[in-house]
Amino acid sequence: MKMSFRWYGPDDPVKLEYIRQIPNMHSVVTAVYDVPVGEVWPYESIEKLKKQTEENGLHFEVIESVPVHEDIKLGLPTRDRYIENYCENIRRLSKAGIKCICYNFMPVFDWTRTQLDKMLEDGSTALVYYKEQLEKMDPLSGEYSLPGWDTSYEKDELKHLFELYSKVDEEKLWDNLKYFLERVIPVADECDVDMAIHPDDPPWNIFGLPRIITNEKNIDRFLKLVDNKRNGLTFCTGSLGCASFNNIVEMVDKYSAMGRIHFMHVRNVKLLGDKGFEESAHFSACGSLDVVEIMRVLYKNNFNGYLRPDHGRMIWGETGRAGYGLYDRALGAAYINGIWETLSKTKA
Ligand code: DNO
Repeated sequence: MKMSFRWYGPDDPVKLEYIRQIPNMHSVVTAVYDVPVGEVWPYESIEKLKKQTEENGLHFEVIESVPVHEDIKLGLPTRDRYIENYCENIRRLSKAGIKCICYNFMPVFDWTRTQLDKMLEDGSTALVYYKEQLEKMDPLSGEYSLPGWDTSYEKDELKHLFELYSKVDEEKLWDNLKYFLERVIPVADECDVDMAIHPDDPPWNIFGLPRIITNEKNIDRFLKLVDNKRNGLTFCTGSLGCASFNNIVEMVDKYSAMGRIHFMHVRNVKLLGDKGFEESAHFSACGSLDVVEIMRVLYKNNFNGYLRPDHGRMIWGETGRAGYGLYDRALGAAYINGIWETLSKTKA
């Protein structure tokens, strides 16, 4: 297991100098943020990130994310140009030493929550998803901007995208994903880069848009679209785990034994029933997932990929990017390190 930590680049209030102080930290997970989705990343920007990371004693091996242009997800004729750019990004990143690229195939919106600062009983604040709040949200109203969402869309552009997606059902989205993978995975293979799709968060359709990387049956189907080890997963325990139909420990066991998990996002989530959930501290008893069991199956299957503690709550008065403060994620890393060390020293 290679412990890693997400860093949003030089503007991130969480500095690389702080990240390196977390015990057992191996790599930084980052991206070039100032290039529009679909375009090629300049070498200089990639090199700069690499240099900053390495100057702080950390490895530069994981990118999250190289985003997929909507034209690819929609299957528009212009997709070929964007797929070519995507392949060029893989080549450039591989040249800079990148070994794993995380991406997702969610139409329009990335991860979605209904509130970013819900106060929990202990006074910390967390990201939550309440069904009744979601039902009142209209993304086309222009009133909402959530951290995972591309804020560059104008209201009219969003409307147009929704119209285009009205012709894309789940089967069409599968076809478009296959088309993308058939072109991208051979390049990743040549470049020795693992492609790691992030599951849909939450793993069900929202705002009438289709979502397909949602459950075990669909992940099985995904892995077979291009049956090559480079075509793998970012297994996000919190995204898949906010649906009670997913048995997270069984899924982690199955896919890590197959060598198809390249990147783990570990966090805990408290299920509220009726498609609602609250993000909780990493400690198992704080949420609905058994983090020790998740780590145990990874350990049993000799997991040697990257892992990062995912979203944290805001604690100890920290302010900053929702889900991505320093303190609670660092506590998560320490907790996961503790479980891993214990497993490695426990005689079978
Ligand atoms: C949320 C993240 C996601 C993830 C993308 C990957 O915190 O896990 O935004 O980076 O879905 O493309």
